[in-house]
Amino acid sequence: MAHFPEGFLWGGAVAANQWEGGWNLGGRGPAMTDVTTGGSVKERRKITYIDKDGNHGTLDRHQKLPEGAHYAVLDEYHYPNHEAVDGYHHYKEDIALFGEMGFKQFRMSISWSRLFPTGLEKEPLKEGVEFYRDMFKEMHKYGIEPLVTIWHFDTPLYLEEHCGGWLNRETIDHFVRFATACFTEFKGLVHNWLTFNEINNTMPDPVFRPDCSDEEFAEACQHLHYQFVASAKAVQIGHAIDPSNMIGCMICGICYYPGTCDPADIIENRHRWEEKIFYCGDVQCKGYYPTFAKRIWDEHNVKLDITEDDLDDLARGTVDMYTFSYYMSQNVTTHKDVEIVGGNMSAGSRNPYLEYSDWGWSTDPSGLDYYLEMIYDRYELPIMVVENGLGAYDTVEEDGSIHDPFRIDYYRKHIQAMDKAIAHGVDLIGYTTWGCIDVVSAGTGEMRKRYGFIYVDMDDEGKGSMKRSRKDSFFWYKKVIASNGEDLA
Ligand code: BGP
Repeated sequence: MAHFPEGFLWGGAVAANQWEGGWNLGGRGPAMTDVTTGGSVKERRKITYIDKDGNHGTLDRHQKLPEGAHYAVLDEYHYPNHEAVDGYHHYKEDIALFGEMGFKQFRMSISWSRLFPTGLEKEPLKEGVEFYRDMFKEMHKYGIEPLVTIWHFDTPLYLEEHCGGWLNRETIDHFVRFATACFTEFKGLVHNWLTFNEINNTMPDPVFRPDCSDEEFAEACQHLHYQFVASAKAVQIGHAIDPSNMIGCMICGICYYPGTCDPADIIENRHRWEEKIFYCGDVQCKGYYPTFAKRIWDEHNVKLDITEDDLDDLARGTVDMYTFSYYMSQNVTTHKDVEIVGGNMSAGSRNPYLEYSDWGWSTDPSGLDYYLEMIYDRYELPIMVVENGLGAYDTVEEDGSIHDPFRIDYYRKHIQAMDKAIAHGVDLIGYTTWGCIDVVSAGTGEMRKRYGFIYVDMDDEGKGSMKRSRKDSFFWYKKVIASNGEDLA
């Protein structure tokens, strides 16, 4: 007997920059993802620019633009997010397929620069507003509730390049204007919101980023602080505009384990939970910085620009629910003689008890139960798992069918883990699998790293018909939803 409550919000998730495409249509302005090239598991994605002498150059994600240079789209590169999987023109078809699977909710994000092309405009673009309104109406036709991420890694490029991005306090006001426009324009159509996707990914992971200087670490804390304040202001405004709005935080949920029973590893592991998971969750759920923040700031010589008004906003703008992505667990160790494996902007020592995907991400359903129970105990807020899935290669058979038993197996085990957490008392209210339709990978820019129940005919070079087809997992998930998590066979 499964334990999923009646009305459990089953569904799937995408993000504008990975699904929508239409990067320069409808008056939309560019975002950083539009100057980010494709990559692979071996070769990192690059950000492209033209320097002050007209030379073309590329940067890694963490590097800064050289003096006098500007971000640019260069002919010699392919930019997979420009068209992505063209949700811009296919949303009716895609939503109909989600409806066919019986989705109760669909998580998507609003492209900030589709409403505010540079981020500085005073009013949102009508065309952008209409586009999303139509999408929400379409979802409601099928009884699908939208779950809207306001920011999913896509600050308008203009704000990043000319205004200092999230290191400038003024970006808070620009974001608040954007969020206010969303709450106002989509009032009545949307009730469930997330302010910042995987906000904690800005906090540098010491194994993934061993080269991170204290200066860079301090910038990350400042960037986060401004986002915390922006989120808290948005929560207050969202509630004032429509008191029925449920607004959540969204944390990249990695379950950390000590690599050995060496006490140094146990302590290091506790610190990793604090830095990577609780630092953001505590501020957004409790409304103030936790005690351990002082340790983190002292260790990296962080001096925050933080005002009394900020503290007041944080206290008033706590979230209504905790949401997170869950893909994997990670081992934390102080020992050096270990093999390092990584994924989703984190890394750790290989766990011999787990299997790893072709992209090096561990599969660990028990970590999901562990995480859910740990987090519910800490905050006692309703929880949603808003991303979970297996990035894998798919093969299209001659008759067009796509057999993906490995994906079904992955989901079955994670749904069982959620069921267990609910049985233990966790108030889990929804689940949206990541990339319910194949999308461009955020990490590598590949299409071949597929998560979907729905296959999209598009390859890494941008070639393909964009035709949508149902994988075996499509029919399986439909059954799971129809039986409210009972039938996982
Ligand atoms: C999360 C992001 C998503 C998504 C997912 C899978 O970090 O919120 O946008 O892409 O990870 O990652 P990837 O696409 O790199 O496999």
